[in-house]
Amino acid sequence: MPEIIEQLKEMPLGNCALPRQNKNQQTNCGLYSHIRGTNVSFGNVSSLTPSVQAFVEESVALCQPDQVHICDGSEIENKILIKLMLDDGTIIPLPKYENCWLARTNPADVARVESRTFICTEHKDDTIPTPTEGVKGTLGNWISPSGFDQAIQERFPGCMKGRTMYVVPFSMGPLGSALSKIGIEITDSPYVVASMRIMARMGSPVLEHLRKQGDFVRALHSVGTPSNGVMEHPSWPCDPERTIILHKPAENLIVSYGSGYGGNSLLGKKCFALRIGSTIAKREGWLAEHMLILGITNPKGEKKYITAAFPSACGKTNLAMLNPSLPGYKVECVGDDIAWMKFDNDGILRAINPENGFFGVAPGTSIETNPIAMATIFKNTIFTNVAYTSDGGVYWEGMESSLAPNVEITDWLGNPWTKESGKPAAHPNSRFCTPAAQCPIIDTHWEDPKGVPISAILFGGRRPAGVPLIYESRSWSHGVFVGAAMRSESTAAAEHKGKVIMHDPFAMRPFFGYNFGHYVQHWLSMESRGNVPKIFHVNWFRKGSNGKFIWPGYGENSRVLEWILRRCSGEQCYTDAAIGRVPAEGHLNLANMKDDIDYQELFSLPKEFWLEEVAEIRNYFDSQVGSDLPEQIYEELKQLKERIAQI
Ligand code: OXD
Ligand code: MN
Repeated sequence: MPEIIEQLKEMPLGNCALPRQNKNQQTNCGLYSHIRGTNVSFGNVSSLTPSVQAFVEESVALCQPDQVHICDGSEIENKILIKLMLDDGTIIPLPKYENCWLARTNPADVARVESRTFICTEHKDDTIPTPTEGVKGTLGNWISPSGFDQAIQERFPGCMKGRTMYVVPFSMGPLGSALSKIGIEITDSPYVVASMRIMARMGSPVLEHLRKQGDFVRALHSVGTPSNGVMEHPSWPCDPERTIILHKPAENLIVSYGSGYGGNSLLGKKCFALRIGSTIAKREGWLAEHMLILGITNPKGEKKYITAAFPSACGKTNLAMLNPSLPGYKVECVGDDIAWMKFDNDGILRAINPENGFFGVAPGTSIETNPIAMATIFKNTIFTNVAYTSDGGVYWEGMESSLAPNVEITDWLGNPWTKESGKPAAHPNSRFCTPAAQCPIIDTHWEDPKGVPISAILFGGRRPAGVPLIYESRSWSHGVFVGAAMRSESTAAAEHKGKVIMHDPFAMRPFFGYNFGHYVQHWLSMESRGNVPKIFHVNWFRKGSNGKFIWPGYGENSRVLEWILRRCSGEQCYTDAAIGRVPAEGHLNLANMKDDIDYQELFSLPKEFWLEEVAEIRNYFDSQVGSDLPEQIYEELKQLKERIAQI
C-alpha cells in the first residue's frame, strides 16, 4: 500500500490536520469560524476577498452544505482529500505507481453532455445563429435569463446537504501573467478539487493575488442528488437525468449540476477557458481557442511555436508531445488542449496554455503512439474509467505491449475482463489527469507570463476521404474559412453515437461562448490587430483505396511540421492547388520512411468529392449560420467552388 495511505490511516477526518496556532496567527484550520452559520472546517474565511466571501455566502445559503472547506492547495490538504476518497470508494490506489489513483464513475456519467450545455444571454441571437426553419441548430444551446434562474432553483436548493462545500481558488494561466484569469469554483466533489489542483494553479496564492486584482469568474458546481433521493452509485454521486451546465457570460458566471466528469465539472477547462473565455476574448480583442501549443526546433537550432485545433480525441495530445522521426528535430510541449492568444505591443501573436495539467484520453496512448505521455502519466495522476490490473496498475486499449504477463484485468466497470469479453476494458473516453510540469519535454517557456510567439496555426480533423495530408491557406481570410469549414469523424469525447463526419468549426463547436457568426467575424478582425500567423489544414487520417491509412502519422508527422516551418521562413516549396497551397512534389521530406508513400493518393483532390464538400459546406453555412456568417466567408466559399470547377 502506498506510504501516504499508511500515513493517513490515523488522521481524523472532518478535522484540520494542521497544528492549531494562537488565535491571532494565520492558520489553515478554520474549525472556529462560520459562514452563514455553517462550520468552516478547513481554511480561513479572512483569506477571502469581500466579493469571494459574498459568492461563498450566497452558495452556502443556496446549497446548504454541512461544512465549508476553503482550499489552500497544500500537500496535506490533498492527502486529506485522497483519504476521504479512498474511504468512500471514489478512488482505489494504484500501488504499481507513485501517488496514482483510479476513479470509476457512475456509468451514466462518462463524457461531456453537449445537449445539456447552455449559454445564457438576454437575446438568443447573441448566443447562437438562427438556423433555417425546421432545422435543428447545432452551434450551441441558448437559455433565457429566467430559464437560467429556474434551472438553478429546480436543482440547487439544499443540494449539498450532508456534504462538504469546497471553495477552490484557481488561476487559468501562470499566476500574475497579464494573460491569465482567476476563477473561484465552489464544488461538493473532492474528486473535482483534487483534479483542479492538477489542472489549474490552485490554492492560497491565488487568493493572495486576488487582493491585488479583484476580478474572478464565479463557478458553482454540484454533483447533485437524483430527485428520488436514490444514489445508485454512492461512490460516484451524480444526477444524470437532471445534469445541466450553464454559462452567463455577462456575469462571468458558470453553474454546473449533476455530473462529476471532466469538462462538466472541472470548470476551469471547457466552461471557463473556452466558453466564458471566448466571450472575454471577444470583448478584449484576443482569442481563446481549443488548441495545443508546441515549440519545434530544426537541426539549425531555429525554434518556432505552432498552435493546432483538432476536435476532441483527434490527437492533440499526441501532436503536442511529438517524438519527431526526422533527425535533428526537437518538439517541446506548451499545452495540449487550450490556447489563449493575444497580440503584444509589437504586433506578435503570443499564446499561453491556461491549464496546468493534461486531461488526456487514455485509450490509444501507448509507448508506440505517445512515449512522452507514457513517461509523464505514471506519477501523481488521477485515472478515470480505465481498466485495473492485478499488479496494481492500469490498462487500456493500445497498452497491450506494456502488459506484464499473467496479470488479470478488471474493466472500467469493475468486472473481470479478458480479450474475449468483446467489450473495451477501458471506457473509450477514459482519461488521465496529470501535472503538465512532469512532461519530460515540457517547454522551458511554458509558464512564461508573456506567452510564446506563434508562427503558424493548424486546423485539422479525422477525414478518411478526399482531404490531403497538408495544405496552406492562401490568405488570412481563406484560413478563417478553412477553420469555419472544418469537419471530422465523431469520437467518444462527447455523447455522439456512430462514426459520422460532423461539422466542427475551429474544433470549437461544443465550446463557443457566443454566436458562431460573430466569432468568425472576430477571427477575421484579428488581421487588423497585428501580424497574423500562417494558417494550415492537416489530415493524418486519409485512407487509401485499400481502406488503410495512407500516412503513418505520429512521429512521421514531423515531416509535415518541417514543411510548415519552411513555409513560415518564406521558402517557395509549394504549388498552388484548388484548395490551397500543397507541398510541391519532392518538397515534402519523405526520405527514409519505413513504407513507400503514395504521394499522388495522399495529395489527390477528387473533383466529385470536393464538389460535394463545397455543397455540404454551403448547406451547413446556409442552414446553421445564415446571415450571421460574414460575407467574406461566403466569398471564400464561392472562390473555392470556382477553383474546384477547374480541376
Ligand atoms: C477534452 C475534450 O476533454 O475536448 O479536452 O473533450
Ligand atoms: Mn479538448
